[in-house]
Amino acid sequence: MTQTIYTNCAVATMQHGEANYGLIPDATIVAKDGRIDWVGASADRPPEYKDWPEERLDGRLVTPALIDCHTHLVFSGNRAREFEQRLKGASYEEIARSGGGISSTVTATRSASFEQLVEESLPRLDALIRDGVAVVEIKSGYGLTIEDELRMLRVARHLDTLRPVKVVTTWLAAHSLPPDFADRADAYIDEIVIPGLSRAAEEGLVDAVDGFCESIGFSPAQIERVFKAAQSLSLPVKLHAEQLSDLKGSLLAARYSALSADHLEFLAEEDVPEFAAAGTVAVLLPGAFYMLKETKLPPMEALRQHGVDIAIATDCNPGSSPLSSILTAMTMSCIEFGLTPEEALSGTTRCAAKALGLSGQYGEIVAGARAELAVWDVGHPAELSYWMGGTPLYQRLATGALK
Ligand code: DI6
Ligand code: FE
Repeated sequence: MTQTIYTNCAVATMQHGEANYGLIPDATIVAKDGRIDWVGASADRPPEYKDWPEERLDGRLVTPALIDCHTHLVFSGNRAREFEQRLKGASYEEIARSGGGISSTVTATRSASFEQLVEESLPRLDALIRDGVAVVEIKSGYGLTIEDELRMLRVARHLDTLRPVKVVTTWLAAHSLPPDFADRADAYIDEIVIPGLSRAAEEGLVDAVDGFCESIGFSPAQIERVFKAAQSLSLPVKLHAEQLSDLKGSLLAARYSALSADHLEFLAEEDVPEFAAAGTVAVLLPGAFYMLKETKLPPMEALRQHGVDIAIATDCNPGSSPLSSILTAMTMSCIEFGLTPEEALSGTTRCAAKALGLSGQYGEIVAGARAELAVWDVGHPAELSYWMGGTPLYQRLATGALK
């Protein structure tokens, strides 16, 4: 049995229903066998923990370790040249339609070896870890053949073994149509996306299923077929929806009880009630909003009014969001989307856990949850969204039960 008491710290529990970050100014956390046994004001610590070893944290702030619930961080190469083109006026869609965009990363990723993909992806994962991240979602989507998509997920699973993080994998073969299937999107879904998903499930490589529902991606009808396949394998779904236009992908996601719908700039206000009723998390991706100089905002007030849980993620990818700092994503979400620093932090803790189907296990400091904690050299949790590009992490406390 391992047991530790963390004391002399402030704790933002981020517990559901608690106001003001669930902040406890002079707090104690008791961890036992990798799980939280007790958390509360130090003055209330139960006598049964009297003789347990103690670690004093010198007044620092403790939060749940952070969660990046939407990344494409396994890929090869970069698209800095495309960034230059966009700055000269080309749009993201134009570049995609002329064979650049996602396709150029597909070419690079297919030709990279397994080892090379690991080597190129690891620095991005390490950057997230330096920001206090303990759980990272990683999608496929730059292979677009069964073997190349499976390989991406194998790389993601391998990254999980190399670092003290939990990697959650997502099948995103319905990301972009490869040139050999030009004008045959339905055949691509039938021949690659669905059979590949079965293989990924058989090999235990996949935790959830995603798609890019967009005019430059796949139609709602095509995505629905992928969702049906996911359902038959008992895998949860999520969707890139309403990023560039309103195809009602978020309503499709809601009908399939999706864990999350992501982006949502073009989500119509009148669709929010139906979306909210499904309990699907709205994942906002401020890095993509920024890099694409988007001006259309998600319907923030309607999302709040209907009690939709809002998560924030980096969307780390070489095209629309070459961002590997979750803290920067939090800062951006406050400025771009008007989130409060408290919403930004719940967006990378409790709500991000929900978006990965990990509610109650990660993202909250509550009895029974995994004792995955981040200790910060800050006085108040609002500072986590405030220091632009700062590195306020003092230490990640991983107590051994991460995976
Ligand atoms: N939406 C995104 O933001 C990423 N994929 C997607 O469907 C962008 C991927 C890329 O440009 O490489
Ligand atoms: Fe994405």
